[in-house]
Amino acid sequence: MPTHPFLDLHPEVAAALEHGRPVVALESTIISHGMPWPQNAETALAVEAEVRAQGAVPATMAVIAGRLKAGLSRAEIESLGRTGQQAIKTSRRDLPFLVASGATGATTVAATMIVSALAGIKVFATGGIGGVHRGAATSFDVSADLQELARTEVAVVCAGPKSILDLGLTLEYLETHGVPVIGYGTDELPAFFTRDSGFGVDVRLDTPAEIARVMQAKQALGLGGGLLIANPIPAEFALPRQLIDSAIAQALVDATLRGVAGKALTPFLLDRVNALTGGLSLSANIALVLNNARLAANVARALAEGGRPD
Ligand code: PSU
Ligand code: MN
Repeated sequence: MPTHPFLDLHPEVAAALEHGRPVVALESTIISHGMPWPQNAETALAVEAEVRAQGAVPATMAVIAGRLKAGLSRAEIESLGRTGQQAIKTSRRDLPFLVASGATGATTVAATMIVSALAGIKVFATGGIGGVHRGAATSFDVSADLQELARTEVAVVCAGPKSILDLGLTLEYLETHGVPVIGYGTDELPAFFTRDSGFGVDVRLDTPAEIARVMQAKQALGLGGGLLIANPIPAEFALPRQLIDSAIAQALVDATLRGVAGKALTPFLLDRVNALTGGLSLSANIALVLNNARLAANVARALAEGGRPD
């Protein structure tokens, strides 16, 4: 089993990888910065249970005392949840500092992809990815998640980019960098809280086995880089576009007024949107993450079964 000196595989994850059983990576910035305590930790544990219920092994990623962790204990998940926004949001550029100083941090999509690739995990489920921010033409604010999708070979299941971002520019960036964008059961790019966005995906696929076959073909072609699977929020949890648009508009004004920028911007916007839409957006957020975990587990299973026809 190839392993890295800085990486700790949870025994359950190590055993699954060794026997070629399906594993799903999960991120932890969604725990610390994406939802409030205690729903953040409750959701993370429910997501792990959902992955297990679908026949795969969950590997929630973080950096704990300088060690890259693929698979966390319940206590570690609860601790990240309790620490909340005070946790170190850890993306690609932060990893060396945390490892060198023995610090603890929650991994973003980008950092989770890096740890997944080191561990040999090919499928990763989250809620929303980072993207090109609105106003990026002057701020240059493009999430490191996109660059990671361009270079690291992990398939990321999400509910689409949240419309705090510029969805059109996010798609352009992914196109430039050769990242396939798959719509699961949809021709339209979902936008996290809503099933529609007005933007299309590259290709619509309707089964986990089809997705697994595309992943295998991509790997066999030696193209490198990741793949984005956009899975629309279940209809019964989707929010009215107007509600979410006005909350996002308000959050963006607040961010500008306070001069929030850099790595603090996304957590600030997530927090404001959560506060402005209250429990409604939280239950939508929880539902879509569970839905993504379910799909990711089934893609991982299809992959483990060799991408055989459905
Ligand atoms: N979008 C969400 N929820 C999240 C995030 C984004 O709806 O929790 C988190 C993810 O961890 C993502 C990170 O990787 O924010 C992106 O931050 P930035 O835009 O600073 O790259
Ligand atoms: Mn940014």
